[in-house]
Amino acid sequence: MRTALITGITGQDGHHLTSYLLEKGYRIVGTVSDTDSLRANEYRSLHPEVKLVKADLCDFKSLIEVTESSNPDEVYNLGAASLVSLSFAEPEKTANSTGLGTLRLLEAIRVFGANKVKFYQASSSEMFGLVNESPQNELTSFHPRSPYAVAKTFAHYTTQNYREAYKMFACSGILFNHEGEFRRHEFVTRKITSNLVKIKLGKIKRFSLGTLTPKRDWGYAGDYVEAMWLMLQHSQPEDFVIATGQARSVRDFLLQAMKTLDLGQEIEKFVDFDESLTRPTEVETLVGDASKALNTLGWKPKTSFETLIEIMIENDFKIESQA
Ligand code: GDR
Repeated sequence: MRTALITGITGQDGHHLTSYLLEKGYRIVGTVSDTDSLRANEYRSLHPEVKLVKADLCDFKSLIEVTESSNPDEVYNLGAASLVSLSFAEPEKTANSTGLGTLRLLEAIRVFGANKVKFYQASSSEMFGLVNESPQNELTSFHPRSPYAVAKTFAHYTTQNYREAYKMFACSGILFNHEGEFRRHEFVTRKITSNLVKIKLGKIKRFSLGTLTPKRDWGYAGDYVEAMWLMLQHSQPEDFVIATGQARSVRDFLLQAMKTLDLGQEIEKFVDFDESLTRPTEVETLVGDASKALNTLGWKPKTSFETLIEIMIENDFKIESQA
């Protein structure tokens, strides 16, 4: 039986990756910084068979201990301070967990036994930032626009360096935005679907958003975790862009969600603009070219933009109808 060690296991991708790997017969060990937190308890209720261990990306000793005690074949580093907007308020904390945390984990694996363990780093399309070409692929240069993106870029290059310096099987998936039923409410897609469902149910009348013009390449998280696993089964460690190849604006997402809920197409009826939700430096348009993943790993996205929104709305309906 193969063992996977997953950091950030209580996050969106952790949920999807857990289900995916359990189906493949993996033993899974997940790290949490607080074993009694609400998120840890929620996770446990969904996946009681998974062992959660206290470890923190900011604490090197805890990473050494969990690497040794779990004895993993594969490590998935999904742990990070993942809210781009919050990283402007907490740049140092973000750099410590998202950037240095990856270095600490790689170093723990190197000390433990570099040649045995395969390592996956959750890199981000945010690293492209102020893009100089479109769509973005594995060779596109980086221009990060937030403390979060700077930290992810550090982690990305550190992963590359450990691969080259120590011959580790270490690779990065440069994942574009991916959403779904486990998305936290702070991110714009979930904020839109959950609030529109509340409006539909008559619980609220309006809600606020920041700028609606940025375009993102939105896929379904359930499809993207398969790509993570495929990267670690590949004959050699390489980096891959994972994306749908289609850019849609926040406004497009909002309008499609309103359409799905039969709420018409007049945004002003439900949404206020809130300046405080804008960012000091915004990323205007991201769209990925995942042809390397298709040609090398045979991976492609399965879920359409419309279906993704339906999945999220159906889930929010279930939750909000019971609340
Ligand atoms: P992003 O996701 O920054 O792309 O990073 P997010 O959903 O936070 O923002 C997407 C776009 O929507 C605009 N926006 C708002 N965003 C939020 N959160 N809240 C709002 O009210 C709002 N109004 C407008 C933003 O300005 C932005 O342009 C996500 C995260 O999952 C990262 O961790 C990951 O690395 C990247 O995707 C790929």
